[in-house]
Amino acid sequence: MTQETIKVEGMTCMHCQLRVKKAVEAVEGVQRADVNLQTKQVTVDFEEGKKNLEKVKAAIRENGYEPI
Ligand SMILES: [Cu+2]
Repeated sequence: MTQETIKVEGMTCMHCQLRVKKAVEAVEGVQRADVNLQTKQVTVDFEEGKKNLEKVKAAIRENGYEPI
């Protein structure tokens, strides 16, 4: 498993948090995503050999949030 952390701007409430989590977990190769509203960090666990940060960032952007 490979873990990456992305900072995401624009999340303000638990609705945003869940939306981002679902969007990221829908990306192929993502095993699990944890969203921390306080730190604005999204921790993503990728299946072995399937790390694709660009796809994750694109999914976040499509939902109206800004990965940094
Ligand atoms: Cu919200």
